[in-house]
Amino acid sequence: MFVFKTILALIKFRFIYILLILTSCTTQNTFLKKAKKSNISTVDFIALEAENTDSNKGKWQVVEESNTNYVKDASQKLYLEFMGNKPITGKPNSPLEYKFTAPKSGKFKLMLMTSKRLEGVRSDWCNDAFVKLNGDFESASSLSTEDLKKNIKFLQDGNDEAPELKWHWASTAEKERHTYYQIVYNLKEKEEYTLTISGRSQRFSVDYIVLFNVDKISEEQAKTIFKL
Ligand SMILES: [Ca+2]
Ligand SMILES: [Ca+2]
Repeated sequence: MFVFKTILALIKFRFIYILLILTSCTTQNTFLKKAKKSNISTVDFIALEAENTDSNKGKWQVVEESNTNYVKDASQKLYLEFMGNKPITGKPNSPLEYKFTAPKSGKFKLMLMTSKRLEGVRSDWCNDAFVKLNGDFESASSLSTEDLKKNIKFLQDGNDEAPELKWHWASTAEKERHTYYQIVYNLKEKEEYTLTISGRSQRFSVDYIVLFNVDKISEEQAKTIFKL
């Protein structure tokens, strides 16, 4: 009986494990197919699900399809919405870590697929988070490497003009007030990096994270290929 139970448990574990691998690969696979059609190599981008983190989610809530606030067409039908701080702003809160290995050496630009849920507040609220990167890299944009190793505000492109309750790219960093930058990291092949996303404004959601090689993929191309 014990042997039977053990075998059963092993089969169950295997099944769950395979299921986990399959679901975590779907978004990457979708992008791989689209990239292949555009002759883009798999080593020129990195895609990570926001909800796939080992960090304690803190004030980030996992939103699924059955939730009344669910914004449709999310990858894996899952994403994270930040429920700490205030809709306007707040200090870095509930850091989420994402480890990845650079598939090749090159300049990789950061973009997040995001949405805001205003509930009647101003349209430039609920639209940002903080990001930082740890590891052996240098900045490849006009921000300094030091700036990129510390929490920096990262907001939706177009700021108040981005419609709410829709998925929209965030690829704009703001250092001083109303001074905008791109975030581009000069990464080294096979090095491991940790990207940290922390909450800033409440009701801001992150679906997935993309880093793409700016020497191989144009911004316009990236924004189309990596949109579901
Ligand atoms: Ca804002
Ligand atoms: Ca997702």
